[in-house]
Amino acid sequence: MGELPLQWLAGTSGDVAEGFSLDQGVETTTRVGYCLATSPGFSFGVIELDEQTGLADGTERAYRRLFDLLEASDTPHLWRVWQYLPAINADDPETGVERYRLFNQGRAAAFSATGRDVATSAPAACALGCDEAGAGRLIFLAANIPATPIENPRQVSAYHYPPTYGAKSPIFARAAVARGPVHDWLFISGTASITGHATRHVGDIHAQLDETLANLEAVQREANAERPADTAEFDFDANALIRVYLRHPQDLESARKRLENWLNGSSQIQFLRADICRADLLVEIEATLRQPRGSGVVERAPWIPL
Ligand code: 3EB
Repeated sequence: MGELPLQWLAGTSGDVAEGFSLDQGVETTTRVGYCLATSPGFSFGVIELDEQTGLADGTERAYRRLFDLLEASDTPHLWRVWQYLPAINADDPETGVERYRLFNQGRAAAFSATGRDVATSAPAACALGCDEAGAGRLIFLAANIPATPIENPRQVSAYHYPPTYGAKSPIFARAAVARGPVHDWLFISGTASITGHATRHVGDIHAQLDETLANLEAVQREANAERPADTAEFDFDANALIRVYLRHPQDLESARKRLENWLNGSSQIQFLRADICRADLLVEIEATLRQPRGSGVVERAPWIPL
């Protein structure tokens, strides 16, 4: 159910979907506007954005529905959300406001209406443009235990961005560390060429790639600093899925060369075509890292056991 509405460009994995597996039984519910898979302690699903009453309102309703579903499934803790929005950089004809900014208004309204504390409960996230033919969607993973949000010392927390980027700030953490039954997980949010709150290297894909990788490494350092001494560190070169979203397909070779140079292990990498939520960003990279706990873990294709 977690298919991404995006064009695959290249990479070691052509499986453009999000998914996880669990040993216990999974129950799936499909309704108009959403589907949900639950297993004791975990929820995974997709919620469509209904824009009939406007994007800000539709986003608020989608997030409220998400929080309602999570409460009803006894998995109130949102770990990770993948957000795909048609025409993300276009101005809304009704309000003249950029669609990503309207999305941020709706998300902020839902967090505040449900009393969720941003600093402690913001999930790891990404926000990308998608095919204009379909509806926007939220894909989510949640659990009955909280994840630990991680911030990036090179960047202002997104929920503290100044209003120059929109009336309401984006609500997400730079990463989240979470404990599954089989793995420890580090979900690194969509990461871009931003330091402080400003976009760096406008128009320069090479420099944006370098800045983005520096941000990814900074987030990894923060996450590993909190790792207990006797556990393996999160490592981009082992057991990671790295997803590179490119605004322009012609930047694929530059991105591929830079990433191949940066990685030297067995991780999966995917290059997808997508608009990035700030119009001046050419690339966004997200990464999901994991470390098995204990021994004797057998991985079953195609999904990774949580
Ligand atoms: C940024 O750092 C780049 O709105 O949920 C990255 C990840 C970005 C998530 C979101 C936005 C979001 O601000 C954009």
